Amino acid sequence: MYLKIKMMLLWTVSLGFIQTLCAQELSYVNYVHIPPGASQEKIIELAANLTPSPRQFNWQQMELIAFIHFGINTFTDKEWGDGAEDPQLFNPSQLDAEQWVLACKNAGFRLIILTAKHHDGFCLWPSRFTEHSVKNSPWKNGQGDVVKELAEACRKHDMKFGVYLSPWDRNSPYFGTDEYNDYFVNQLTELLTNYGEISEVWLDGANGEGPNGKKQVYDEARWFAVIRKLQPDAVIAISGPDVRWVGTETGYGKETEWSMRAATLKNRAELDEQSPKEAAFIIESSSPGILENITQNPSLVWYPVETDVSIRPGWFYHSEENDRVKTPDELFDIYCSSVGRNGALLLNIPPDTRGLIHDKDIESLVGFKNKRTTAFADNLLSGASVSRVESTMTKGLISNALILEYTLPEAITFDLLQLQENIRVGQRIESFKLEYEDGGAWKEITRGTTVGYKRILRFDPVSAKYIRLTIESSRLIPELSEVGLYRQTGSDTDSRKISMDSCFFSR
Ligand code: FUL
Repeated sequence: MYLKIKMMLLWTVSLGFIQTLCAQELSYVNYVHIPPGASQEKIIELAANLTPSPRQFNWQQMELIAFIHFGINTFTDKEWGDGAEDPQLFNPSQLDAEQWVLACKNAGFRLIILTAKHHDGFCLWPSRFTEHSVKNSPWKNGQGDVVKELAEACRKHDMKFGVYLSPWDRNSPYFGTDEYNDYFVNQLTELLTNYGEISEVWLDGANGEGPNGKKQVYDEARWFAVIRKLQPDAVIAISGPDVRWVGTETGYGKETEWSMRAATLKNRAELDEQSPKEAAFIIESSSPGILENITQNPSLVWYPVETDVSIRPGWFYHSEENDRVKTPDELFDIYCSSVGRNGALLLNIPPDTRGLIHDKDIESLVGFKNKRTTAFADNLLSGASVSRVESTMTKGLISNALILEYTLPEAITFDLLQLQENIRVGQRIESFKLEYEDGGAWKEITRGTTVGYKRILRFDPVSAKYIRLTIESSRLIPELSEVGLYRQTGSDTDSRKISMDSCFFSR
């Protein structure tokens, strides 16, 4: 049943090769309709061959995205404003968007998303369509524009920029009427035309009452069409078709996380025209698990997950939470449980009333970065020779699809496994286990289910010379782009660490 290809290969991490491939425009299948009466084998094949759109692929590779919750709530010390706040309250004394960007960039973040408008409707840019904005605040005598300052700081420091525009608006008199959709499109248009490249548009799912007590019917198809037209490379997240919410605000993703989902899709002609190759509108999706609930959701779609959490208990800054900033250890745990569970981590770092990120948060970000640098300093398998046993079966669900046996020149000590699938081929692995040889017998170290873009597992340190990774179950043949063993505890590579100073003085 298996073709035994016992090749003694020098281990080379194939990531570089994959990145070169990715630079080219490759074909992709972001969604597929399941033909009526399709066999289980056919469904598995369709699922295993789904791949991200280029914008989804680029987004996933960023791994770390910073969220900036800043607005009128910063000054009222609230989490949700009711929309009746006086714009005069908004008055940061030392706002410095470059400080935000440097704090995030030095910690390894690649994209920053700003709450341009939260549920209270207060706009951080001088929108032409409302008086409820920075233009009626004392900050810079009403001449300021936070969106502009952050967009420019991002551009200067080679950081991507995104916007959170809350559909729920507790200030707008239009909310609950047809005019609101025009208002929302007008605001989207301002944000997506006046501030350069936008990489993510974050549309929150909340929809409460507006000032007139009415709920709003959101014309999402129209909004998506505007976003696609104005910023074709931006992912539309959460209440959008490109990126899905993980379902918790703890920062901890699911152990089993398929980027592929069974879905019900709605297509509008104009969206189809703009994105003929992509699922433009997802009504409902569910985890395909063992692909048994496909009949209710007749399509399959690539719909990766974003895991959001705040570095503090609240989303907005509150001085009484200065002692409750997550520690580097907590952030590292969250990283391993978000990025390391096939997601992107969206970490909120809220500036204070000065308009600066507080030292406590910066200290944690620096510690978080240093923990990752130390943990992932060296792939201890890099000196190993590998023997590879691959199944010859190419259809359906495959057991023991791939076995990789590593022989090290001498024993290594490790406590962290990092796996990556080449998602340009698809997400395929259903379960795997890691073992080491001890006195002639293979002993299990750890096991897991899905891998996808990245899977990280931690365990007590193990010392071994012979190590084996078995992909126990896979949808078609999997393609791994990284197998890494690392030492997270007890190793310290000080020379590569960054210091607090780098966040302040490297402009
Ligand atoms: C939620 C909002 O209600 C919170 O205030 C916060 O913005 C979070 C990221 O999304 O739905």
